[in-house]
Amino acid sequence: QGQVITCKAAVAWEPNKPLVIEDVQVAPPQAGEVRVKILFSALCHTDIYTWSGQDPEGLFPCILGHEAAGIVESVGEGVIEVQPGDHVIPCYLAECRECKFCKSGKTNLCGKIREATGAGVMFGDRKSRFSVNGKPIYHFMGTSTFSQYSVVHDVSIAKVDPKAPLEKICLLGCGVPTGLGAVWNAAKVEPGSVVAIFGLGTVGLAASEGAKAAGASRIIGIDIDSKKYERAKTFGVTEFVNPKDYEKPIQQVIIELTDGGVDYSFECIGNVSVMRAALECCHKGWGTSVIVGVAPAGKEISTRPFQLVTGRVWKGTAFGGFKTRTQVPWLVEKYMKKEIKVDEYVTHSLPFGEINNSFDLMHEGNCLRCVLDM
Ligand code: NAD
Ligand code: DAO
Ligand code: ZN
Ligand code: ZN
Repeated sequence: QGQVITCKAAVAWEPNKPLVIEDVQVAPPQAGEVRVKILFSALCHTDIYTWSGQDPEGLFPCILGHEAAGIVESVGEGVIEVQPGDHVIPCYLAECRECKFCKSGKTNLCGKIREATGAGVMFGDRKSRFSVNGKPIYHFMGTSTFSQYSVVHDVSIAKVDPKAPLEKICLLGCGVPTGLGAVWNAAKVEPGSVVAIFGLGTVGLAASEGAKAAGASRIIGIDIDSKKYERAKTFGVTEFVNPKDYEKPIQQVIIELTDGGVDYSFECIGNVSVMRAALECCHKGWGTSVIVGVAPAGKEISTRPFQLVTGRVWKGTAFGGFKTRTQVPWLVEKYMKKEIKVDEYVTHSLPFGEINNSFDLMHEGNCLRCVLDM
């Protein structure tokens, strides 16, 4: 049996309070578990959302973080797919390949360990592997990457090319695949399509990159911050619209710009009124709108049913529909072959000890991703 490791982790003791770097005890991995030395972890809005107390499923105290890369330190009984020394990306969606979801061929969601990860514990014994002076600390999304060591399930870890730079590919744990996959897997954008992307943060820019690669003829970027446009052009956005420049509803503006509406739209903000606009700016008869943004707890979407009766399609996606264990390594290969961008989304880097500053940076307009050196 392995030993307990004491290392630094950023503990969220309570919602909305600065994280505290603590000496945390990390128990050895049990059957079906893997202990990973986390080397780089980025911040995503979902961490901030849960930290801020808006997530009704949020449990405290916890260790947040879900966009990271590291190296396997040790494995529990029965773990065959990874071994110590392997380079890995922990994934917040599992892929057990055995459950009803995994076998359906219709979704990347997996049912195997979801109940345990949602409850902030490990699947095997419904307990946490983290503690501070004997007090258990909850896991988060089955990843908890704001710790120098984390314990994750073997069904939710992707083994990747050891030549790939971990300080970059950590981003392939969430935001970049989410945008790319929304376009490639959820919408299946075809060459020549007219596309609208609402929100030009990491997720929206990755959607734009995906749409460009899919051969979209026009990519209309919509953001209330005009500073987003210059950078967005380098990710494939061909036209920019700022809703603040118009009196009329933004769906109306887009419909007029596109002779009746777009073929595909993507909501990459998490705002329910923008979700409505994104649906309603779709072309009658076939336009499809994909919800990618995560809305605040309790919010609901609405539109007139006639929008759907007349052929528009409304759908959504988690992690862009990618199967994590199978496809994250493939995304890493695409990055190594320079077929997808990753470096360009890393706008800031900080030492782990300055994690609270990285939370502030995420509210700043020019920050896409801040990578922490653990
Ligand atoms: P971000 O904050 O970096 O980007 C959001 C952009 O939207 C910003 O540029 C902002 O200026 C713009 N914006 C805000 N309000 C707007 C409005 N009313 N109209 C137009 N533009 C507006 O965020 P991000 O990291 O790119 O993430 C985007 C969303 O995707 C978040 O809600 C996040 O939680 C969600 N997300 C979902 C998944 C998933 O699997 N579905 C995965 C990762 C992130
Ligand atoms: O219920 O099976 C499930 C999976 C729930 C998690 C889905 C997460 C989608 C949004 C995540 C935002 C970024 C981490
Ligand atoms: Zn995320
Ligand atoms: Zn499964």
